[in-house]
Amino acid sequence: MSVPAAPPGRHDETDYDRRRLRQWLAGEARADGVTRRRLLTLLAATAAGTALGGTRTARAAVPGIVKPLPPEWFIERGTNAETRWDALRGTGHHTPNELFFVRNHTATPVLDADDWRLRLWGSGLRGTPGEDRPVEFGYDDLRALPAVTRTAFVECAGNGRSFYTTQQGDTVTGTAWTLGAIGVARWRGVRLGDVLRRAGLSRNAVDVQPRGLDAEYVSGGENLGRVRRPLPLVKALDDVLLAYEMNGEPLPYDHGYPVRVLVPSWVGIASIKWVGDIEVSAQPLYSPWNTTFYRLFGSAYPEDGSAPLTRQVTKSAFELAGGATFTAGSTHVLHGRSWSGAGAVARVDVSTDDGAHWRPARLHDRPRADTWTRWSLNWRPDAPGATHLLARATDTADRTQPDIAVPNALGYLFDAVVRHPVSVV
Ligand SMILES: Nc1nc2c(c(=O)[nH]1)N[C@H]1C(S)=C(S)[C@@H](COP(=O)(O)O)O[C@H]1N2
Ligand SMILES: [Mo]
Repeated sequence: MSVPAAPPGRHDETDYDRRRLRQWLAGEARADGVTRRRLLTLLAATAAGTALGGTRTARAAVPGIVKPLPPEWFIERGTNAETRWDALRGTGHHTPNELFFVRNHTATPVLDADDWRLRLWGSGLRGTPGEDRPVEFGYDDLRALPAVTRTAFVECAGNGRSFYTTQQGDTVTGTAWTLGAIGVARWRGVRLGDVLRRAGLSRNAVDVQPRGLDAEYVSGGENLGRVRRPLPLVKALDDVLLAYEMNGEPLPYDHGYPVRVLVPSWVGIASIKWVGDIEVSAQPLYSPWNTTFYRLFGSAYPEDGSAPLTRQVTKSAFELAGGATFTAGSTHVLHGRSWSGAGAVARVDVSTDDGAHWRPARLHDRPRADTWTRWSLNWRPDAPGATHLLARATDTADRTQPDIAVPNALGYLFDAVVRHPVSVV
């Protein structure tokens, strides 16, 4: 099978957009009929590239992201883009690649699969290959191994962080995500375990640490090196993939092309994008991403912090914009999704009166682990006014969303019921 060197379609389209915009700016192309939205899309796409030389536009707020970020789909947050929940209405179980949130520590590197190599090295491999003489796999080598497909969410550990502040008055630091730092995709790739065994896994191995090919991350003036985070070997051998396809297409650049790690149900940081090498170690490994970051600090936790985060928590969201309006006296169908890192979501209760009364929602998916369950509920508001919609999920591990999430300094794992403001007119 021949494998395209870049995501087909989207890549061509981006090239086309860049070329066309360059022509337009140079007065060579007409812009008649170009809508404002289309123009914004072109500008956002172009800002990630080099084509425009000095003509970078002030409008492009996320220069490190390659794909277009139409404002009706995304909220720009620093180097990241959050999916708007109202944009997911009607999109099906899997989040379309175009709508999938992007969390970048620095910027998306545009890599070429033909030059790409996965390098495995370390004391946990037989013969202890050093970083300078690793065991290597090319893109075609991985594509030639048995493939597996798995539906799973990738969710940032900080998803929902802003509600610590807006609902609970807690002080937390980090990107102020609402609930859109999650997406579900069908990932296709090879089992990390298959690759580790082929590389010569030794009996002494305990940890594996994938590392990204994106730029080194500088935080507070300190260079923390390339994004990397260790995984215990038992997890690595269980359900972790080296994914090269997302929803039936080669991975888009922003989501890790040519290959990313996919760690189902765990904090998003475990799913290293643009993986370039994996250290396999006979000793436990540490990185800033399982010591300084991605642990819980605060009065409810041990003085030196919790253990490194692993699974995500239970959450629910309505497929609605904040402040959506509904007409009194008519019946509306409210749609939403709930998910958990601890198991499937098999029950969702919804309140349309700020938590006074609750009704069970109708489920639209067979509850499954590692992904969300879609649901709906009819609502006929009788009087105009402001209210809140609430959804409370219970997972198969019997975890029900609480009213208040236990705060932590970095604002991870918000699991409380979110109060979604709406108005009835
Ligand atoms: N190499 C690399 N991998 C990475 C990151 C990154 O910045 N660099 N961000 C991580 C974080 S914090 C999250 S939440 C997920 C986001 O994946 P997505 O951008 O495909 O949605 O990727 C993870 N993998
Ligand atoms: Mo994240």
